[in-house]
Amino acid sequence: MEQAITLTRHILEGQKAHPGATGEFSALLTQIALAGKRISFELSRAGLLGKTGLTGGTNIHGEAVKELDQISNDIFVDCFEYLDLVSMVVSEEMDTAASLKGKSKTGKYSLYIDPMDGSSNIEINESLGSIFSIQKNTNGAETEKDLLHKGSDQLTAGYLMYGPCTMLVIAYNNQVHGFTLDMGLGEFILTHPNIRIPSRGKIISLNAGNASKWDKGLQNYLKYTQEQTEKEKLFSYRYSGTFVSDFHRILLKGGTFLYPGEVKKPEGKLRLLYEVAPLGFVCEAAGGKASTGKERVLDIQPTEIHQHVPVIIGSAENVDEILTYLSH
Ligand code: P6P
Repeated sequence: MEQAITLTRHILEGQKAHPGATGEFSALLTQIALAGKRISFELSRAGLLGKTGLTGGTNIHGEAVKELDQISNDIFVDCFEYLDLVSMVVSEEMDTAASLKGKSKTGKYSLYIDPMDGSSNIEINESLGSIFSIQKNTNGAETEKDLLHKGSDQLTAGYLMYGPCTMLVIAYNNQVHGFTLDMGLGEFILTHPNIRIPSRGKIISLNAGNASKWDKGLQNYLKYTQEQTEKEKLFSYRYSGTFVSDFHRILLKGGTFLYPGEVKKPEGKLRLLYEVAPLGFVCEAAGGKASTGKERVLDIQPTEIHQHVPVIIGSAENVDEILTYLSH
């Protein structure tokens, strides 16, 4: 029987293929995987241990922090604390960038995370995720300004999806690979090598409750999709409220996820550095597109670590079609 390719074997074989490899990339991926395993374990027990509640705090976005937001954040920090490679962590759950044990002067990389994406779904046992991105500290890592890198410069990015099974999806070297956690082995197994997003798909993922606040051109596009659905069944709407899950469906089946800006809130809700840029990096590596409606997500020069951006992400043909409808 063909030997299962574990994440460890995948990393080591990748390292062999790059003679100059230092092993740093392998170490970074290994810690991401460890964080995913630990968070998956915590999630599997949270309902039993009554850990699905609130901490009583709010994050910088004014969102109530769930216990599992904090636990997941602390797990990621812990997994990178003893690794000298990472100096700073930018997290949805931390108001300012955190220096790992004073390594802001030495670490070659910085980590950007949404440690528990979709935490509003914890109580209803809906799929959840963690989103990660790793950037090289080309300008050092003394101040938050040093951490403001374009999404196109990411070394790697991806997500963990905590669904019926736990998956790790990671993009690097313009490729996307999916691994599924074998709980018995405690290993991530390569189950989705070289993922490519369909060039067009029929799934549309968005919170239609906000539609009246969107660009008129976008409203016209949605009207077109609903009319077409009756006559020709060209579109299906799917939305879970967890960006990772909704994006993962689009990545595998094709279509688009949208979290647009609103007329009175043009910046939208999702965060650039640790939500939209990482998934934009994955999407483009798989052959898709990620736009704010005005520009390519990965071209944006960030201005602050928690900035929000609108997003239209998914199959290239669908994204292009939507952009033609937007008011210019
Ligand atoms: P809404 C979860 O809180 C999140 O950040 C994303 O995972 C998700 O796509 C979005 O917000 C859902 O927002 O406004 O539809 O509840």
